[in-house]
Amino acid sequence: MKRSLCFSLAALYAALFAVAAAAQEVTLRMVSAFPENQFYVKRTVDWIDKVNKEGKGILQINFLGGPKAIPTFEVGKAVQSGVVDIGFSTGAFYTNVMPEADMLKLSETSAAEQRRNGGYELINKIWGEKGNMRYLAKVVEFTPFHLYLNKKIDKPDLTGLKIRITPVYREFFQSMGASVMTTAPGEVYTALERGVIDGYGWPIHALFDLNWQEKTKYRVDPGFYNAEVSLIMNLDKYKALPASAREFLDNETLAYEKQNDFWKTYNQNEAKRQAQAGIQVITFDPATNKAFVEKAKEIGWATAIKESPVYGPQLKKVLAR
Ligand code: 173
Repeated sequence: MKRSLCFSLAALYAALFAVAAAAQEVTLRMVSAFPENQFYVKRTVDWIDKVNKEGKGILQINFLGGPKAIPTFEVGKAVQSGVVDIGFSTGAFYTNVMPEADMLKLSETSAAEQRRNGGYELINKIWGEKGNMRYLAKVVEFTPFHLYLNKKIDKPDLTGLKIRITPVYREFFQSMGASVMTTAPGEVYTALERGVIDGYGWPIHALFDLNWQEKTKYRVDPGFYNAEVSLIMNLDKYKALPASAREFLDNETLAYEKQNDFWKTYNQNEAKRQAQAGIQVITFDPATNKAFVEKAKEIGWATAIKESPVYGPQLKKVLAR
C-alpha cells in the first residue's frame, strides 16, 4: 500500500514537472529568404532538427518554409514587425529595413573575429536600433561573389549587358557600365532561360542547387566581397525569451556559426564542379584583376558611408582589414 502510494506520488511529480516544462517551452516561427531546395536551407533545416532534439522543454523552432511563405525581399520586414520570429537571410535582401543590412558583405574580418573586436556588438546595436532585430549568428562566410556571364568579355566592361543583381552588386556592376535588374534567386533561372539577362552576380557556390549551370557559360575571376547569410530574430521576441531559452538559443546559434570553416572546402569543390559542368573562367591580367577587386571594395565602402554616414565608418573599423 505504502509502496504504491510512493509510486503514484512519483508519477504525479513527474507529470507535474512535464507540464511545467511544456508550459515553459517556447516555439519560434522561422522562414528562409532563400528557396528551400538550396543547400543552405537544407543544412539549416538539419540544424533545426538538432536544436529541436536538444531543446525539448526549452525551445523549438518551427520552420515555415522559403519564399513561398514570405517573399525573399519581405523576410526582413517580417522579422522586424514580428510576423515571424526568425529569418534566414542575407543582408542584401532587407535593405528595405536599413541600408546597413548590405554592408556585412564588406567583411574581411571573420565572424569569430567580429565577436572579439566589438563588431558583433556594433552589428547588434545597429540591427536593434534600426531593424528591431537581434543578429543571432552568421552561418555562411569565407565565400566570394562572382560575376557570371553568357557573353564573353575581354576587359571589365559590361556596357550593353543586362545583369541580374541584388544590392550586393549594384554600384560595382553599374560602375562597369552594366544595366541591372534586381531579382530574388528564385527568378534567375527563368530570366536566363528567356535571355532576359546576360549574366548575374552570385557566390562561388550554390549554382547547382538551382540548376543555373545549365544556363551559364562563364564565370569571371577574381571573386569579390564575402557572402554573408545569417539568422536574424525579432528583438522584442528575443528579449522576452525565458533566460534558459535565450541562453540555449545563443549557444546553438554560436555553435552553428563556429562551423563556418566548412565553406572553405565546400567552395573549392564547387569551383571544380563548375569546371566539370563546362563553365569557363574569364580572367584578366594581374594588374586588372587587382584593380577589379580594389574597385569593388572602394565602391562598396563609398556607398556604405554615403548611405550611413555614422554607422558606415564605424562598421569599416571592425569589418575591413
Ligand atoms: O545574389 C544574391 O542573391 C545575393 O545577394 C546573395 C547573398 C548572399 C548569399 C547568396 C546570395
